[in-house]
Amino acid sequence: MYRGVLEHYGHLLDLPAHTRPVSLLEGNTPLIPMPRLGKELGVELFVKFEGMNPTGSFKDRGMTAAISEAVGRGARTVICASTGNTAASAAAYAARAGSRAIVLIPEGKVAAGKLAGAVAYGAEVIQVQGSFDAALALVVEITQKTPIALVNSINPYRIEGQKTAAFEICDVLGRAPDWLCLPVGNAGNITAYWAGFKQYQKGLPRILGVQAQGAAPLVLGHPVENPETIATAIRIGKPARGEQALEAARESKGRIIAVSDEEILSAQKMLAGEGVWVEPASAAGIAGLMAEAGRGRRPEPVEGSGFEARGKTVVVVCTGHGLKDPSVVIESFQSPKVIPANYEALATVIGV
Ligand code: AN7
Repeated sequence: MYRGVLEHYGHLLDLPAHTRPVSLLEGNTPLIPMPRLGKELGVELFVKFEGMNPTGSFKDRGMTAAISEAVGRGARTVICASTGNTAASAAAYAARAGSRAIVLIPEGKVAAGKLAGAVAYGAEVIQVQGSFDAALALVVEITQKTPIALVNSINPYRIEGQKTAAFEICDVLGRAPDWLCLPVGNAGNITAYWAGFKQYQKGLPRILGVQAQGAAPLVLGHPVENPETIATAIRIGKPARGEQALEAARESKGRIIAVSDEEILSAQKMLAGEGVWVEPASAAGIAGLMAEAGRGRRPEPVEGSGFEARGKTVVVVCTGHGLKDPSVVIESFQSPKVIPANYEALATVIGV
């Protein structure tokens, strides 16, 4: 029986002896082949669908590790700042452990499914009048002054847990892919994947990190004061692990690029058109790949010098489930038609 990432890969994770596993059987997510989209882009394409984790995002891999360590050393309260997914995950794992969870979110900028999750799992949800970055600064300060445990990805155990996604990809493919594309917000995940691939020794992918244009500090080379994007999960202007993200891109001979909100929505639609519905931020990876290929809404490939992933095995990490943010779809895709309840009306509207 599968027992979660700590049981499955714990021997490969650098966790203290006092760690006491708190698990919801996270991980073991599907690596879904995407033959249609892959053919269109000229690559062998897979989606690592992290939306299939217990709270609907990749955060659960790191949260099981961070909460297990915190509980093991006797911490009774955990806190995080979050654009939503970390909050829902921290809330769930704290609930599982019987601990108190406090989550700080930017006021009015968190998708409905995430906010509802955090509330449902019983966290104390506090809206901050400011960005994620301001909320993160607050939780860092309070955890320096009190025994409350910080469970943002500044916490090294979060990274340890999140490495397991790289291990799983290698286990399924038998080796690392040639390219790994993923969204970059606070830059914990790109850091964890790169550490995981380096440790696992099944080859190294080139990494394409993708930010939203309105929240692209790593592309611009400086923090963004007022980040803005429809992909609220990655609405982050000052990534805590920005240096490590740049290092992962450089060492892997990859890069970090930015895509527009339009490109993100169009990529979200393309994925859903092949049966995989992800939240907007999660579509940034595929939007980045499409931009590199000179497809979608861009007339020219990003580098202008040919598409380096052509013919290669590419894994796109889809970090969170579409159900997290349903309103964005209803607003930007289509509103369902309304008909009277009779056969004629149905036949007319579907054109038969
Ligand atoms: C769906 O929940 O930062 O680069 O507070 O929810 O590791 O930050 C979420 C980030 C990508 C970016 N995709 O990952 C939070 C938070 C989704 C996300 C990211 C997030 P990092």
